[in-house]
Amino acid sequence: MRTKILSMLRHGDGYVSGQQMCDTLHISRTAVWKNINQLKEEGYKIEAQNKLGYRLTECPDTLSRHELESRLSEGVMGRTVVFFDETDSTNIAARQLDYHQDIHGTLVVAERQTAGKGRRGRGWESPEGQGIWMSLVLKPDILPAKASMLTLVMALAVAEGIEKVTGIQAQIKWPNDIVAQGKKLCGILTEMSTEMEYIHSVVIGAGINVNIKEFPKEISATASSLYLLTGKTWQRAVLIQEIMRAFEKWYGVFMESQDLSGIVKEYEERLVNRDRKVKLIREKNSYVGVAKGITPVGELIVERADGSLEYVLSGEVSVRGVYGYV
Ligand code: BT5
Repeated sequence: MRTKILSMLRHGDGYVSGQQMCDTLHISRTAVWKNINQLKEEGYKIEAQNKLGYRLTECPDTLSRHELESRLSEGVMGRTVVFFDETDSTNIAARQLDYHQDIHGTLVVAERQTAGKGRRGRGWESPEGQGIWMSLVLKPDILPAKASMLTLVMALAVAEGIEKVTGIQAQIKWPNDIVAQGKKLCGILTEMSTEMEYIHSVVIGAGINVNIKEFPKEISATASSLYLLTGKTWQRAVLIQEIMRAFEKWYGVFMESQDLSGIVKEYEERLVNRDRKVKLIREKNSYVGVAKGITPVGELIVERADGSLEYVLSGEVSVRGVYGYV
């Protein structure tokens, strides 16, 4: 019920009367009043005016199912939210959802992860209440081989969402990092469960450093947060809302062609290494080339010293700037 009341307050133009809530939600005046009080206890500032009704004036930086669902109710992405105060990894929790159910668009969010996962067995720092640790579940009707492209779709959506809310010029370090001023703000981990040529579910996990004030020594040289870049704290729910909105848009574009041809331009505009020297690190050998852009299937285009082009698949290599992380 709090989700519905919050939704009405958010979408209402000015004050929403108690009577309007009773009629729309088929509940009593007392029930409205009780729910409003609960929301106030959670930190929402709701002004009550005789004859006019209620008006939402301020939201706390809380993440909860009703806070998020009331913001995401208009689209498919995030219309159902599974929320944890604490879990090992939202990607693990998302993969445990029953894929026979209608879970397309479900968003799993946690205040804290105790075993956040990076790629290839690496870990992900996920301190309580200071970041967005979320996993979006999709059931796309595409071949499994195409699913890794969704990492790039999410990268673009996260970069756009961050920029829209904070004004920070968010760039992308191919394939899955969002960076600003040369430091990592967000990492993405896509996993899927498949059966031969059929996808049960794809889970796209994104970890975004929002209000983190200090990082552990091991990563402080390469990691940053929206707080450290701006000196301000940011409402995580607003960021999630904008990221889901952007993802919804770009996912539609992706599904039309089932490749990245419709997003290459926007992605390349944010590609931090574009026209810069990068070092490609393989298990056995490394070389330096110039990153030129991406192909419609998400490979990085690299020009070698002899002018030949190489198309690099993610997973195959690590890419570093010649002078450091980007
Ligand atoms: C990634 O891996 O960048 C993917 C991270 C995905 C995290 C999300 S959070 C929600 C969902 N649930 C999960 O369990 N995971 C996803 P990779 O490119 O392998 O980068 C990992 C490396 O980044 C680590 O080895 C550290 O060096 C560094 N790192 C760890 N935590 C970080 C943080 N909070 N910010 C920046 N860098 C970090």
